[in-house]
Amino acid sequence: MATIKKKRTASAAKEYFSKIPQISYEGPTSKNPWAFKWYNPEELVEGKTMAEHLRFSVVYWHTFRGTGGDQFGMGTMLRPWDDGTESVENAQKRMRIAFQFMEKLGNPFWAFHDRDIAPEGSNLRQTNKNLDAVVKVAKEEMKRTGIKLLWGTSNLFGNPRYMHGAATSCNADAFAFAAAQVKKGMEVTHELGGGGFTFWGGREGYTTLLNTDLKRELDHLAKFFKMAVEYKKEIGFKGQFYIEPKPKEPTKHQYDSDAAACLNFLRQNGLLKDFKLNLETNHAMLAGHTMHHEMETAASAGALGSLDANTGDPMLGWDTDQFPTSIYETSLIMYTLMKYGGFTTGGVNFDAKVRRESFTPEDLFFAHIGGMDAFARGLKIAAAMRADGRLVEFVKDRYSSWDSGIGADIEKGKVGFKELSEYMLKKGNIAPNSSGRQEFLENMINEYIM
Ligand code: XLS
Ligand code: NI
Ligand code: NI
Repeated sequence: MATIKKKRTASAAKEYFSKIPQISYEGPTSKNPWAFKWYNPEELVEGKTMAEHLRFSVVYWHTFRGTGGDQFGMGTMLRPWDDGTESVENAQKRMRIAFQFMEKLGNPFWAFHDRDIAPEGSNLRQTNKNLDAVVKVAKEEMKRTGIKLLWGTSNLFGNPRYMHGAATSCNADAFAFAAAQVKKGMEVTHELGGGGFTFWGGREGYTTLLNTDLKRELDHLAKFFKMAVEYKKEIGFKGQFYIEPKPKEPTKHQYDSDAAACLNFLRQNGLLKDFKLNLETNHAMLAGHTMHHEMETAASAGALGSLDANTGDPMLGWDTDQFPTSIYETSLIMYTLMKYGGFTTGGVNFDAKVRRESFTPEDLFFAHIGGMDAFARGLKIAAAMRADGRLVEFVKDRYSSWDSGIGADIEKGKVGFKELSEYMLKKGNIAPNSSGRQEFLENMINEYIM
């Protein structure tokens, strides 16, 4: 069951959201901004609860560490529970507040980077100690609330030591440090019962090819992943490994640029069985793809793992990481997800941040409520599309020439160029084509989106 367990004990920290009600389902006619209009965790859709289908997850980095700062201005969001220092005590307190927030919201999962939750120390030993001190609190809070870890990850891009990359750095020590960091990151993820571990290679790429040995860097990246797989086995961590594609930003080119590039890399290095993909809507847009495309590409290789739910702004060319609100987009995402059997270890992970101008804690609630409702509505629309079946039927019919005759012979490998030439010489020309009916199908989708 992915649903959140009943609150067992009160939070050990002062309650910061006492004026905010428990967010619950009130239905589509409600005008209450503190309620779900569509997300009804216990409601059954195709025999599974909405909570089980959607597996919502809150990210620590944007939601509890986002400051609203951008390239042109400092942060706008000093949270009332933060004292503005990078102390371990402040990090421990923040962790408790984060769980108060998630309890109110009712999401069953969360996700974090090692460096979001605990500050770096003056050396690796101290850093690991800091991490342990905060993980201890996270463990208590997870036990108290029943909220589970969707995945953990290591931040291999923020510290200046990774300026040239981590696993793909020209500096072998940076590789070694990254390995030590991921080792520890995997250990704490394992300790917290994490369902997965994600690799997003923010600096695994280049800003100019003039100084880059591309082949050597890619070989190093493969080595790094192989070591991770080996260590995973060694410690008995059963979670799923994910690679998260993104084409650029902060680098000019990121090696894991899109689903196809990741799949090629994994296949070439014999790693496809060990990894799935964690796809993000805004990254798909930056790669010049739709999320729909990325999901189909990953799923057809059996590598659809988890989703970082957000959206970009079509007017802006960077990763704005906005909360998803488009029902059209969430409907196609949920349709594709269900077409391929839904999540196993993955979930809908809100890798999204409130705008710089939305600087109050209340905005964090509105953002997540909206995102969860957009996905719940997408889920219902997807289920309606599936129940109706016209879309599946149309696609099946479109390919029916492959079900028998020459099509079936080609698929079965019974014929080659010689036989096909004989077949066509005899037939003279092809059977008439039929319409692709794009407009008709688009109209049909709009019948469900009401
Ligand atoms: C950045 C990525 C990052 C990953 C986790 O663009 O989305 O947040 O999800 O490292
Ligand atoms: Ni992401
Ligand atoms: Ni992103």
